[in-house]
Amino acid sequence: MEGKDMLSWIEANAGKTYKNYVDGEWVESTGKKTYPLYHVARKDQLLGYFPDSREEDVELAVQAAHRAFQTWSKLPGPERGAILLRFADLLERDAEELAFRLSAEQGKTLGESRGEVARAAKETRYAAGEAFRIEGETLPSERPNVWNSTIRVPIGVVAAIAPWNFPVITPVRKIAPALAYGCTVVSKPASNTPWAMVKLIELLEEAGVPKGVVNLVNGSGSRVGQPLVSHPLVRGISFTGSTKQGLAIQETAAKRLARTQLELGGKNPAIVLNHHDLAYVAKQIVSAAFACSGQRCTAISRVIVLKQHAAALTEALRQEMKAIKVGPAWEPGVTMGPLVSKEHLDTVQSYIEIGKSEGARLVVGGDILSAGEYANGYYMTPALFAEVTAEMRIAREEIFGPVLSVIAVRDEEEALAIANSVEYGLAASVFTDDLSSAYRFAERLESGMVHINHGTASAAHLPFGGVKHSGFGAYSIGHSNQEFFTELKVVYVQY
Ligand code: TAP
Repeated sequence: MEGKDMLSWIEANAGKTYKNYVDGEWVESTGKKTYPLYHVARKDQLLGYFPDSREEDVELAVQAAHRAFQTWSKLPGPERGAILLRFADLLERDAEELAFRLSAEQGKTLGESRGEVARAAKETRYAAGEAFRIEGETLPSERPNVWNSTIRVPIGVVAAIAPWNFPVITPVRKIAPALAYGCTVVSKPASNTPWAMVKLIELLEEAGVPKGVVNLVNGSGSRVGQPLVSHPLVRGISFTGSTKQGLAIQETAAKRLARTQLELGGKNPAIVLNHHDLAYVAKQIVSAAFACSGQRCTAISRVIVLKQHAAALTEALRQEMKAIKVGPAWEPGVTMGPLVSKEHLDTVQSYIEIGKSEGARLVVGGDILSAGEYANGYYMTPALFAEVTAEMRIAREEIFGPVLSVIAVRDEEEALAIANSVEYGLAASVFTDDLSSAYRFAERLESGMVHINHGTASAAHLPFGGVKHSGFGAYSIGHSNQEFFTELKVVYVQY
């Protein structure tokens, strides 16, 4: 199907009223309230009505997940994995519909949405494999005829709370491993991206996930997220979102020793040392900075470059940015969609003003687009600032939009110091021809993930996470998930 089919598909499917999914049934929220959701790039097009749920709905969902845990956790891992493998196939079967919903509610290009769905299928297959390899250790005993081993058991009900930037991959990244390890789930999507999530639940149901194992409660952070985080039967909280919310969640969870897996904000640097091909470097940086309109936790937002290369790299970045075509998701050739909302566009725009007032030089972009088709969404051109210093707010704060800053430095030591000077530590790229510099930076960067000579793009089977204020708890995606979704039990057997 081509992009234009997205519009006709939405036309034919928009306007329905959706429900929560609790204990295997689609149910209205107990308060019977709903809220409308609109197409991000067709401001007046209603996509649907979604439950505006409250604490009572959370209670029902958690109780259902708790009951289901008693049987789901005892199902052999390979059987749970088999259900996930079917789910991965279904994601691929309905990829186009998922991409349409995703692009409509979030705004990203159809190419990006298709990529996100494909990635969700890949990560699900990896998680399905995890269900076959939940491992423990066997150790020699101090005493004769005693067998000592450790086993891993699922922790119980897990809350899966997701942000709006990746409405398919983020919930899947939580639900698939939870199910693989034997946990049950209550999922809360971001309130402005609930549409693709409904489809994910339908596919999980079709794949054979038993009732109560995955539950969906739609609604706001305060009325749904907060009671979910506070619920005594929720043993783990996998949260992706802002550092501010993550800190609040950590405080609540700590009071009852619930586990957390927090994936938070970033201010990710690309450090450019001596590299023979600045055009290649610029291509990598631009792609990692402006994918998903810069609304990625791992988006590159600071370029820290040796000063002798600063002018040439700035020019190479400017050239590369010329190729970015801003527009609606369905239009052929578009490489950057709108921002997710008017409020978010306003926030990002305020940083353009902050950058200018701080004395940075706006090289290109940063303009609001509002003519013709652009009037139907929240568009801006990607922005590049040069002559940025490490103290400026645009160099320290997460903007979460298409704004890139170039900071020139004297030497490698200064580059490292500036890279490490912010409160975040999620992902970093280093571009260099020198192997020793590459290893030195890999070791000394305060960052959960380091990419040498490519942008901040992660893989579907490696641990994913951040340090400092970018994350807390076990990394997601990879085998590291086992640390979050299971707990250790030590078994002594006298024979
Ligand atoms: P947040 O405002 O933190 O929202 C994230 C989720 O938390 C939403 O579902 C939100 O619900 C919910 N929430 C809000 N208040 C809550 C509360 N009191 N208790 C429990 N849940 C609550 O983040 P966002 O603006 O959607 O997403 C952008 C942020 O996410 C950025 O900082 C970005 O860096 C970060 N992010 C990080 C990663 C990784 S992997 N590190 C990945 C993607 C995004 P509502 O939608 O109803 O407000």
